[in-house]
Amino acid sequence: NKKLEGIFTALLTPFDENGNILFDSLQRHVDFLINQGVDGFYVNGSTGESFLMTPEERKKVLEAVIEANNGRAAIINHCGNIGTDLSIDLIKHCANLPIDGVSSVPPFYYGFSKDELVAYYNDLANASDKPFIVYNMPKFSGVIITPAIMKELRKNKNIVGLKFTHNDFYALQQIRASDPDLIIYNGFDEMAICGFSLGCNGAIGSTYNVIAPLIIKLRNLCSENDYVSARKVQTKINEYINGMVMNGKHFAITKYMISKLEGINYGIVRRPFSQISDVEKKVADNMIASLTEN
Ligand code: NAY
Repeated sequence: NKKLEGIFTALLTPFDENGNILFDSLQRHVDFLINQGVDGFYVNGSTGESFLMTPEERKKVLEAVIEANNGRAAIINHCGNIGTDLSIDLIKHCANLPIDGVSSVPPFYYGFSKDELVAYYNDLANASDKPFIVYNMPKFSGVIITPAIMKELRKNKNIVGLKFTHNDFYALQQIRASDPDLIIYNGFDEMAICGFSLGCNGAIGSTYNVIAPLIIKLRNLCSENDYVSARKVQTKINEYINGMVMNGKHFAITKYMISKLEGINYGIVRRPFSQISDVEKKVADNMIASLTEN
């Protein structure tokens, strides 16, 4: 499935001071990113603050993205929740919508067994005909999708992809080598060059909300096997990422940068996340100036 390959921006959800979603800003941002050349969108993921939203809000965000996208880029919707039925409700909502894939983090918090985890994914993957992308993100979920678990999950024909947001590149290599047809996305933007060198088919990331042209350049250099030039681009990307993740304010800083770069109101983050401070604004302003120069 070629359409599922490439550079996917993990969209942030813009909220106003009262917590309302700024749908118009979201749609303008989607259009902006398509014009910059991204291949797709990862909607309602960690970056979208999805666990701080109601199911109804998540559905409305997806519908707004579909409308703005208008069939141009690919769309993967993250439907993950802590409980199977909650996730299936979101998957069923996707079933008849024009999107290209659905995805989920593993069930978290309770320390579910391997069998429970596999059952969760099979239940979700069987709930619609949409291609399913497993989301390995031990840093936030506390759960690791090992090469052995991935092999087990691949017995399900609907499970076609893996979003690998992890720094165990030995595991990534093992998964790639044993499963050439699996669509694998690199998940940590600061290590995209590592993912591409090991054969990732794409990358899904939050920083591609503001540095999409740089990651597209990096991907192209890696496709041409020019890893020396790609490393220079990764170094430049990571200078931005260092500023963007400052004090753990990643989402607040990125929303601020989108607002300035695109001249729209991309809003604020939801509590308990805290808002951008004046010190962080200064760092962001410097990054914005350098991004507009280049
Ligand atoms: C999503 O929205 O689910 C993602 O794509 C997450 C990917 C991001 N991971 C985290 C932990 O936020 O883009 C990365 C990450 O923000 C970036 O690499 C900076 O660390």
